[in-house]
Amino acid sequence: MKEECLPKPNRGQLAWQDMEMGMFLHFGINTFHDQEWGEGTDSPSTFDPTDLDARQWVHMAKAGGFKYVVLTAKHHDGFCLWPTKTTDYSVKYSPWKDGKGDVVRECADACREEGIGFGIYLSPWDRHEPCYDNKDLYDDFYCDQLTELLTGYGPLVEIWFDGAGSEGREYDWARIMNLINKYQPNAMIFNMGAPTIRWVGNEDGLAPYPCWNTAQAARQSIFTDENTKWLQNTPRWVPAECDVPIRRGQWFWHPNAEHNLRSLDELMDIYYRSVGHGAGLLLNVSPDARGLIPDADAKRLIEFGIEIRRRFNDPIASTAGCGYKIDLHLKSSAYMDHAIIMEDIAYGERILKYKLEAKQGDDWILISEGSAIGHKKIDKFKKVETDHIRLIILEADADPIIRELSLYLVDK
Ligand code: FUL
Repeated sequence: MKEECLPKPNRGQLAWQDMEMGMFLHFGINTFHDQEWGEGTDSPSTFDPTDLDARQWVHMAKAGGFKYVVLTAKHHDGFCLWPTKTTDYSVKYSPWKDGKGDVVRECADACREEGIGFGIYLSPWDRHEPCYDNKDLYDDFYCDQLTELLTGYGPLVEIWFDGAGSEGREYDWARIMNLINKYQPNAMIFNMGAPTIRWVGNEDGLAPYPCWNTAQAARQSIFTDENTKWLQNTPRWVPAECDVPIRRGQWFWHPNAEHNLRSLDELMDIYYRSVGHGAGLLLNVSPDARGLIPDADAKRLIEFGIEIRRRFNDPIASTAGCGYKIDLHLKSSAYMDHAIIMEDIAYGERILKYKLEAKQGDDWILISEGSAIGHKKIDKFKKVETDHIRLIILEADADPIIRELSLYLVDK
């Protein structure tokens, strides 16, 4: 393929891919009803967190190493976490802070104070809103809600469009995209409309390998439903995001469900198979009926952040460079069992096949091999001692540009 024909990320996508990890927050009226999908009939009077503290959410996100947060401003039940003018099904009509609270504001402010990104989830499917069945009226209603969120809470890093419940339904995506382009041109758009990031295709947090960044591979997962039909045949860069709840099978908090909390090993496996496959990870954590991330989940987030840093903050050696062979000479022989390879994706995803070799005496032994590298590839291999590693690119669409090749010893 000609170099200039390679799909490339825009600046927003580049910045988003560098963040690597976001924390999803599912919180809403469901939190008070032990349920995942409310029907839109639960009274606002039941929304009453006793100790809501968005700063605690954001502190935990930072401790876990997450660079942004995505909050469910409105889930399928239609209940709005901000005092919207569009409906009386919101925090404004709840006892929490005597109806004067705004969860979206508190979360946005906490993110800003702590220097991490803020994004919103606004479910297109709305089981409460009476005008939902009238396409034109609901398009107006939805665009009004979105406008409030796009204009009232500072810069947004991501807007999450959930396809659930919307099968066969068409929304006015051209209009929705115009609003985003007008008010939040740098926000990433997840999954619907004119997506700049795509759903990985499962809710397990796992990207397949290879997980290419271009529309050729993305087409299957994003260009299938009515809502994206108008974009077909537009080859472009659409990296994948892997969403997964920290408690197996539960996006919202449920009482007595701590046994569903994933172990640190499970989280590390997810990390290797999302971030380590070049995709983004969006790990969901659910604030409880107090409005706080439960202690056990908070502890797990801290452990997760510590373990990622323990493994990958301190490389034995690193290099970067262009070309089909990259040598990494160590000052002295060392043990290693992991490599992280990154392409400079600003120039497109060029590498199609590679191998990594370690020098042993006069011989080279294969320690790992693969196809895609993209933003990041984490390779775990059998512990080896060497003073010279080489990365050989066996197939590429254009001259390879390696942003980083780093070696680590994780199993000390
Ligand atoms: C799904 C929804 O139906 C779940 O409730 C959750 O919000 C998840 C992230 O997406 O489609």
